[in-house]
Amino acid sequence: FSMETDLRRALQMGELELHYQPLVDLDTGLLSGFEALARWQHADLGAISPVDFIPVAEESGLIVPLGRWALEEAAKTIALWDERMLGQQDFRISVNMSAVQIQRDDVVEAVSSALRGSNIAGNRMTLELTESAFINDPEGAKRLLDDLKSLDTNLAMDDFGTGYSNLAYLQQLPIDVLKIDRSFVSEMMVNKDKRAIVRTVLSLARALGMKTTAEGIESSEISEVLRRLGCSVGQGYYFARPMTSDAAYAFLVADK
Ligand code: G
Ligand code: G
Ligand code: MN
Ligand code: NA
Repeated sequence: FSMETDLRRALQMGELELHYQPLVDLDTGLLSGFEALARWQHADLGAISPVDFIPVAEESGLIVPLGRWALEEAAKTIALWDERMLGQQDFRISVNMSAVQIQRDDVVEAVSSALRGSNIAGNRMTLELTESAFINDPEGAKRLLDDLKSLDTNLAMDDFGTGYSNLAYLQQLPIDVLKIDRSFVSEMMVNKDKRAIVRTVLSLARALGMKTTAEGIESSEISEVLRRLGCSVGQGYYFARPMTSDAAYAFLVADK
């Protein structure tokens, strides 16, 4: 079995799917959007996790078509749900973009073409980029983010706190949201160092005029503490797990 060969075929045959995990406004309790997460149901091997196939996609260059597929699929989903709900429900979909994808593809063109293909506004989409995408070439990263921002997309820094962001530099980037990594959130009630990091990220975001999303919320207690600390949005099994697009659409309708 070669994962690369099978992944190439899966992409061609449309065997990858996006699942969607709700993002909840902590103040109002209302749905604010979804994070799109790639899923691969292998015919013989069953579900293969993105933790395993994204690295293979990156090493093989398949991350370029995979990344474009995810952008297009998310854009189509936004357009489809808008059409079904007559545009009455405001929501965004977040798409992950890996550092390798950014290096290897013209992602500005990829995003713009996905938006155009489904005729949706850039502000309906959030692009999640990891800190590691920025360390090697800070100048290039700033240009790229400025270009993505000129498409009016929302920009989130994913896994925040796990990388090595230079704070002076962060302030110059057009980032809208810091996503606090779940390794800090899930243990914040039992580990005071992690709790201190969460608080620090929240106050940093406030100082820089950025919003915050906490991922990995698994209890009402953590959700409530984060809300009180001023975190804008929450994501985690406490609210909902990633789900199929049909289930996510039902979730959206129920929230209305
Ligand atoms: O559910 P979870 O197992 O979905 O995802 C594991 C990891 O895979 C996360 O770090 C997530 O960001 C990443 N991932 C999921 N879908 C995609 C995708 O479409 N593109 C990229 N680059 N990463 C993804
Ligand atoms: O790296 P990224 O932030 O894109 O990763 C999202 C990952 O987090 C996905 O694998 C998703 O399934 C997972 N996830 C989302 N909510 C929770 C949660 O509450 N607990 C745990 N353990 N994982 C979660
Ligand atoms: Mn993410
Ligand atoms: Na993350």
